[in-house]
Amino acid sequence: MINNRRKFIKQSLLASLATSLGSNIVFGKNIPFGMELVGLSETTSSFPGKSELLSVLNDRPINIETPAHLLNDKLTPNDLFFVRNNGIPPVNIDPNKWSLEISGESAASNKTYSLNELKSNFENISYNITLECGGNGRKEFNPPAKGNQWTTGAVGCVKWTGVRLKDVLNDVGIKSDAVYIGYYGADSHLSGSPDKDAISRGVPIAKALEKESMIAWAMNDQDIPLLNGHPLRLVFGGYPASCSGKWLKKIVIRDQVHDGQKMKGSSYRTPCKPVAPGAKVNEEDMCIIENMPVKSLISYPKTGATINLDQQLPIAGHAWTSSKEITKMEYSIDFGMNWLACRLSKSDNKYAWQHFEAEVNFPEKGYYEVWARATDIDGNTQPMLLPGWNPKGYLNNACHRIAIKVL
Ligand SMILES: Nc1nc2c(c(=O)[nH]1)N[C@H]1C(S)=C(S)[C@@H](COP(=O)(O)O)O[C@H]1N2
Ligand SMILES: [Mo]
Repeated sequence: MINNRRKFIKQSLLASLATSLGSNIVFGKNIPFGMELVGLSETTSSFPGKSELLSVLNDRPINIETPAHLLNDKLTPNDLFFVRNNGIPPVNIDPNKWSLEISGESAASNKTYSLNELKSNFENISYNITLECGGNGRKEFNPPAKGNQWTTGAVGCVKWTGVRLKDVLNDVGIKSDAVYIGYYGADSHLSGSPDKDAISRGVPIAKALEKESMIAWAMNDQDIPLLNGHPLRLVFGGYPASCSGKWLKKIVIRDQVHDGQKMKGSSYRTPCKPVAPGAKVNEEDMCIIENMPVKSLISYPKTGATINLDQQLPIAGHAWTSSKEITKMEYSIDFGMNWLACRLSKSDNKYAWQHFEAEVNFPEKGYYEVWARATDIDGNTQPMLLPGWNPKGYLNNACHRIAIKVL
């Protein structure tokens, strides 16, 4: 007899459900009428080109981060790369009509390049470069810092393709009094006001002229996703990602430190000298963040994993630094009393994150934390606990920790 509790679900509906889930529903024809798929009810809101598995911190402006266990790939897939917007992204982008202006008081000329001219007039290059938001890890600060409560996921490393910023700046000509560059993007201020920029930051001229500093149009050999700055963005390894301007329309060569939106006050600045947690710091005692600190992330397993006592636990992750390379990677299972070595890969190029692996043995059943600690070639290493408190909660490079239960 026909089970009349089940009604026939139309093939077209099944197909659209399968698309939303991203895979075929194997026994789809048996789904009881009116029942919601668990897999769909668990999903969060979706953004163009971004996985539904990312964590949404804010949707206006869009700020979404990547859970640590989804950063296990050697190069972060485009749909898993975090998004940090300060304003509203541009719409109706036509890459064929996109242009980039270079000007400013320390530019020897004013030039405007179409995207196609950039691609054909300058040497095309690719580097694997880690971008990390200066506020990554902010959630841990106490007293708490206002702003997006990033946990560990405002970071990713991808293959960027584009041209060297220095080649383009040299083509325009750099006057001898140049000290800084600033960027302007096509996004708009949250208020909608055309007179205000969402963000307009920059870097010292020496940083702009580094061989890895680039103007990029591709991420992992594909167009940069809309939310990550399509069709053109700056990429500066080792500096807070806020310097890497998205939807890039204009670069100014400045004879002074760039004074655009979010360059002043306490934005992307930390106290020039350490202060007590919660202290009030005067603006003149705040310094612009330049090099980011050494850091690492355990991307496998997911925190909370269980394992049997007779098994070894494989762990894996990445480490990055603004220095030349990471030279030592260690882990601890006893809250930092003893450290054991991980295997560590070589760096593809400066600013690419490096991968580590180890097999962990546990002495008895119970709760453990696995901590990871990176050290770079200059001897910089990660603190076990939260580093210097600062009013805006930047530069938290404390060791990443995951919980493991041994059964
Ligand atoms: N035009 C523009 N560029 C921008 C931003 C922005 O809001 N607008 N955000 C900055 C900040 S604070 C960060 S951390 C990075 C984030 O890059 P992503 O969104 O590609 O991850 O872009 C930077 N570049
Ligand atoms: Mo950022």
